[in-house]
Amino acid sequence: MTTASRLTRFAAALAGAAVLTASLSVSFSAQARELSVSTVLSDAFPWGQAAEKWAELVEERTEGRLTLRVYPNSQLVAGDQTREFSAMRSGLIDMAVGSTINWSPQVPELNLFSLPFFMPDEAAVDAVTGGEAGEMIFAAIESRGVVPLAWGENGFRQVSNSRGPISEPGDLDGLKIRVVGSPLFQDTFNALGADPTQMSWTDAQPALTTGAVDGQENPLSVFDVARIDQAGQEYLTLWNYMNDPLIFAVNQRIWDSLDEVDREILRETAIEAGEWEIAMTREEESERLAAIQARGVQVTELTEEQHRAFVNATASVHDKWTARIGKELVDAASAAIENR
Ligand code: X2X
Repeated sequence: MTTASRLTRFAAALAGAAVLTASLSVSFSAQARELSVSTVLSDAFPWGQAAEKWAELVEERTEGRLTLRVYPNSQLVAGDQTREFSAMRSGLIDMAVGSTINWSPQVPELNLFSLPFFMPDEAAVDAVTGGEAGEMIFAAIESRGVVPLAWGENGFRQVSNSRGPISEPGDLDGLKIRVVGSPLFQDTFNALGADPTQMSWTDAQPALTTGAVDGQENPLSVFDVARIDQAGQEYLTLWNYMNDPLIFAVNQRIWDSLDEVDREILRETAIEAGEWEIAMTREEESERLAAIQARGVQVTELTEEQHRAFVNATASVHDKWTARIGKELVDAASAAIENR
């Protein structure tokens, strides 16, 4: 072989290697990075739709660099929604659109939203989440290894049962009520004379159907989509006793591994998806109520005096839990609500 032909072959090999390297790097950068997103409710509900919307916007804006794969029905935590935050913190789950209630066992500050009769209306919720109190809550989440990005909303929670109308605390006397996984709910329903029992959403539906429990509390969208009335819940009281916001969040190490551009995209799309979902949830409330009534559910609205009786009966819960949530945060939220 002449020197010239040897050189030619060498050059060809080099060129081949360069092509190979280029094609490898092309296929590597074109490879979407898939991130898991946990939710409790599926996309039959506004909550699941919020996560799907987020995924859609991220796919579009990162031009396929990031793919969010939504896992509904608490499947990544084997049905136990109170483990979602820990799973996200440890990296078992990359991201979540989760309820403040379900994360409150790990982030006590989130019990703020579950204080009974604390949040009078939607403007109050917005004043809290959009102001100083909201920043304090996000800082509390961040200090526990999870990066919060945006707010959504499951909605104002209403109480239902299979026994009879509830218009005063005495009507809850002895009723077995399924509650979600924070001890605060135990205190609230005990204060009202009910018999609360804590269980996951996965377990709640069969418990309602079989009559193992008499009642439950959830927003109208959940009551409507899950057809809770078909599980014998014929009496529904609109008492707006708490609002249940959702939070879009990411595991800290995943966040740290992303570049500035993708972080910004994740944040802005979470905010957009959250605003879209909050508006939709609120707009649909009256249609949902009409649909529930049309299916034969007896709906009770409280007079001001009846409302006051519930507030008074649960005042001790407010005092006890203010200490756990932090007085500074409760005060900041109270001020935001007053000045809304
Ligand atoms: O379990 C519930 O009641 C639900 C679906 O509303 C939450 O995850 C807080």
